Amino acid sequence: MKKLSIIGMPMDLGQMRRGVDMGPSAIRYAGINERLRVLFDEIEDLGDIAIGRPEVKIDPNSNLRNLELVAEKNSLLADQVDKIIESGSFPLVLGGDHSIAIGTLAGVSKHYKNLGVIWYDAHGDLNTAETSPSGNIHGMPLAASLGLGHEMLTQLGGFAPKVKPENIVIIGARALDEGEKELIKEMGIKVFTMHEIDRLGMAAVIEETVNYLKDRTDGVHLSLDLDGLDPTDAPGVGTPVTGGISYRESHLAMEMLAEAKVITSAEFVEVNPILDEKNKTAVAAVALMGSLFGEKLL
Ligand code: 5AB
Ligand code: MN
Ligand code: MN
Ligand code: MN
Repeated sequence: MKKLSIIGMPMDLGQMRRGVDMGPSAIRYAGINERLRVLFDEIEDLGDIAIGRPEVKIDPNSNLRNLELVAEKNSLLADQVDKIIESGSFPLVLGGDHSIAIGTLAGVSKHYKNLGVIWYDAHGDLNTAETSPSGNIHGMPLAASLGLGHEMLTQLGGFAPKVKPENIVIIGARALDEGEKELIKEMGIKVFTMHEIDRLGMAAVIEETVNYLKDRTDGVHLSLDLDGLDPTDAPGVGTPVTGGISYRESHLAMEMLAEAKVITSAEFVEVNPILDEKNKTAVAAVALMGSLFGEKLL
């Protein structure tokens, strides 16, 4: 039986812009239930993790902004995701800023010895407090999951790392910080920047990604940051970067991942309806979910 469990994570503490906490609502409003219902035997929406954020940012000058709250809320998410997988269901997490991947991966990776991660993003999210130019934790979740950074983040769930560098594929990178570039080289993380996507085409990029991950992993998590897409197709994000992946390329990517049957959990993050144009970014997210879960054009 194919079952999907949706969980909202209305988190905006991993960065400075308000509105991304409304991401889960915007995605639900865009018709996630109607769209995905037909692709599963059963679908449940577990609602949102309670964030209850304070109105005033507590840590304006920190290089690990809102660390305690981000860690605390993420451990709630980790527990929820863990339970979903235990119940035999597919966890789909709706963000929220990308710091929520720390919680998702803590929950998911308990269930896999060799978890693969596809990081679909304009950014590497490989910063630590030492390298971060912003202090925003949404720029750190992949590093934290690799065991790098503050232990409140790396030790979430009581173990580290959540993922090995050789089990990661980053797709869509075009705004990497210097420290992130060094780390990628040091750790040998596989990256398809926009250069490779332009040069090889998305079909080859996904084929290579699947071949690369298939044999070495026992499950693959898709962490899709909507800013991986070009801002013309996904304007409702807090850190847009021009020259991104198109809506069509993204559909192809999701369709090919569906065909390959490799994805075992997913999250769609950084949807900010306050910055969006008529909920376009949430609508794109839902359409991509349709393709990821096997929707056919014919
Ligand atoms: B996102 C930047 N690298 O660390 C930083 O949207 C941007 O989750 C991070 O990918 C963007 O602040 C985080 C400059
Ligand atoms: Mn478990
Ligand atoms: Mn990101
Ligand atoms: Mn990003």
